[in-house]
Amino acid sequence: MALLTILEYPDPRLTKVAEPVVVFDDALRQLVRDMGETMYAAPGVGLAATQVDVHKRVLVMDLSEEKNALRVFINPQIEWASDDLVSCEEGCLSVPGIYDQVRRPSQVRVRARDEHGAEFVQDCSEALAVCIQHEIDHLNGKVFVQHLSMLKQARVQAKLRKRRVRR
Ligand code: GNR
Ligand code: NI
Repeated sequence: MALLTILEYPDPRLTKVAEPVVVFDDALRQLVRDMGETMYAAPGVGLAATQVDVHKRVLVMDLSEEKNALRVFINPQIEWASDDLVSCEEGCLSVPGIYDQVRRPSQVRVRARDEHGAEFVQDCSEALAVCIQHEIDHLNGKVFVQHLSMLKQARVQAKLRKRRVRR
């Protein structure tokens, strides 16, 4: 078991596009366990491998109150997205202390595999839809801040820069 280090925006490694998983082995399952542990410790409701500097298409999420329902999505693909969009306040473990509204499709259908390679399809709405789209963005090298206006992005960068100087 190990806690992994979470990269912070604007680290250029967060912009890498993750590679599909081809081998479903014990090393992959260990990565999933370490990512789960890291997500719960943070604490967060989701974590993409990109955030821990592993550039493979692996996500973990847990939206349960009890924090006992870890979901694993490997090679996730959005098969369908609703036309209607909803705006939701998002935050990110890689952008600590910054929260803002992002508009996304309200529902998505995702095809993925679990850590043993078994394929499944998941219909997502509400928080699950928001979270999985946020996590898939990470695998594509995108952080939620990039959905904001250029003015807001500049403000976020200035805020993070100031905070970094103080630390
Ligand atoms: O913990 C998290 N909370 C959250 C809240 C609103 C929208 C998205 C998220 S995901 C975030 C964890 C994270 O950064 N995952 O990449
Ligand atoms: Ni995030």
